[in-house]
Amino acid sequence: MKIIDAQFLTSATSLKDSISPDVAEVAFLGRSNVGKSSLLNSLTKKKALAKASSTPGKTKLINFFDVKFKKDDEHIFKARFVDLPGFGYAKVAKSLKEDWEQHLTDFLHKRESLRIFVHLIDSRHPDLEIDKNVDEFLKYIKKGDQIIINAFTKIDKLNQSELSKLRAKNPDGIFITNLKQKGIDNLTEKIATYLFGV
Ligand SMILES: Nc1nc2c(ncn2[C@@H]2O[C@H](COP(=O)(O)OP(=O)(O)OP(=O)(O)O)[C@@H](O)[C@H]2O)c(=O)[nH]1
Ligand SMILES: [Mg+2]
Repeated sequence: MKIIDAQFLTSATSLKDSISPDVAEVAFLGRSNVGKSSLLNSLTKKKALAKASSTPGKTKLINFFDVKFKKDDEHIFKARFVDLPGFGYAKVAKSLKEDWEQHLTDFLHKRESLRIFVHLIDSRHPDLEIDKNVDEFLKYIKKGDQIIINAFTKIDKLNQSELSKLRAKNPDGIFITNLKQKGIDNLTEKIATYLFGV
């Protein structure tokens, strides 16, 4: 299964002003700067589709992208990717931060078209309190037809033995690097298999 096309559709600030939930959606969430927007660009093989930046807090809105998958037999499957602002970005005013997180948690909880939560975790810091909280929250809100995928990012920063240990501890995880473009096709396959059953 391959992603053959991806287009930015629209942005929203909250669940209320989000577009109609008419296609299966995949949400990319995690701490600020973990590599969510970069991962969208890797998956879709479009370098500047989602805006990535070394400055944390780059993504400020809920961004929707229409994505087309294709199997060898020419059949085309459609889905939507949702790039989200990061959790735990400390440099914005406290009131704004609370507002943001309220909108985000609300979106994740109530957006009916979400089928997959891709939780990105920095592979150098896999045991942070905030990721444990996000994981607990996702497990708590997850409904029958939804799954969580843990994607460990920036594995280019680990040596072989560190990576082996992380894999052993997280047998269901996906291990990726946007920098070196590894693990990306695994994630595409996992998403497509779940969404389209092929
Ligand atoms: N070494 C390395 N750096 C990466 C990788 N993926 C992303 N980065 C870098 O990490 C920084 C943040 O990337 P983004 O994709 O903007 O992160 P984000 O999670 O979307 O951040 P926010 O939108 O602020 O929440 C950028 O400088 C990227 O170049 C990776 O796999 N390896
Ligand atoms: Mg981003």
